[in-house]
Amino acid sequence: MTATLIDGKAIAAKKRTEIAADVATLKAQGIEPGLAVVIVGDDPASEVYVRNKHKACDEVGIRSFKHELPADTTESALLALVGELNADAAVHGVLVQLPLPDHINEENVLDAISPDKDVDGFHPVNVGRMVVGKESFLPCTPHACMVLLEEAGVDLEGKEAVVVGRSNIVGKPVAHLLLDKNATVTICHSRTRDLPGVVRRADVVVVGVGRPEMVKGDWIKPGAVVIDVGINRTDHGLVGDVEFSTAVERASAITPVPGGVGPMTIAMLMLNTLVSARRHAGI
Ligand code: NAP
Ligand code: LUD
Repeated sequence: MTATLIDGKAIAAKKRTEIAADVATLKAQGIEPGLAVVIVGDDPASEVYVRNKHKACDEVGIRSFKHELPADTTESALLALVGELNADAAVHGVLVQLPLPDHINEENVLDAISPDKDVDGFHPVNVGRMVVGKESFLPCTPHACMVLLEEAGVDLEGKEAVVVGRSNIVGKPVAHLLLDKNATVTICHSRTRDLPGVVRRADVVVVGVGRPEMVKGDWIKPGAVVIDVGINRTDHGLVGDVEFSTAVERASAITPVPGGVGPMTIAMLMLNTLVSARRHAGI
């Protein structure tokens, strides 16, 4: 059996078309959604991701504000910029691209973003609101995983879902969203005993560990659905956290890397910015 590819690139393009129509409607009411993206330093991967975000803004009609700061920017200078963006009525979303240089405390910066402009969904207020089921900004990558599962027609009710990785931006929130859809969720991490054995139970596997092809194809239960969040730059190009060539022979559906979760993450950022602009206008 060869798995169906869950084409994140195509699904994201479809979502952007829908978002562009909604942005046009909002603009006709005199509201122009705006997203500010702040990047500190010159990490090449971050530069690619931020460029893709600005490109997506142009495509859907969101006004984008670029703030490229040098690597030696102080934490207080960055906090001052975040404060200005929080107060700027033309800005509905504020995003500070991670990782930040080592001398800046990421938590201080994320906590300084106004929760009502936190289109990344990383602020503790939005994390808390998500967990208790109140309206919030959902974090883009976990939300992207869920939309890809939905578009692939995967019914999660009662399924065994295994999440590999427990970071605040991928593993923990995606586990929560899977639970919300009534999956039975197991979260694995670096201290998990017998990771292959746990993954073998899964009907749905979501992997975000940051280790190239760590999850082997023979860990995948035949017919399982695989969402590979990993993006690793290797000598032979971009690869995910799942050994794709063998997993594709066992899974019923799988996301490719590139062209899977990455483009969808950016589409969800566009959606959050649109929603934020509507909320700020009282719509
Ligand atoms: P992270 O903060 O480094 O977290 C990695 C997680 O994986 C940790 O929970 C860690 O466990 C776990 N882990 C590491 N080695 C492991 C092992 N051998 N066995 C089991 N678990 C292990 O990374 P992240 O920010 O979540 O990112 C993960 C990957 O997703 C990276 O490749 C990143 O580039 C990618 N990513 C992609 C997108 C996208 O839009 N497509 C977005 C974000 C991230 P401990 O907690 O025990 O240390
Ligand atoms: N920080 C993110 N840091 C890294 N892939 C992204 C991402 C696009 N504050 C904040 O945007 O949501 C964030 N908010 N993240 N990420 C990762 C994470 C952040 C990752 C990949 C892509 C955004 C993307 O466009 C393409 C794909 O998978 O097809 C490939 C792009 C390439 O490297 O060629």
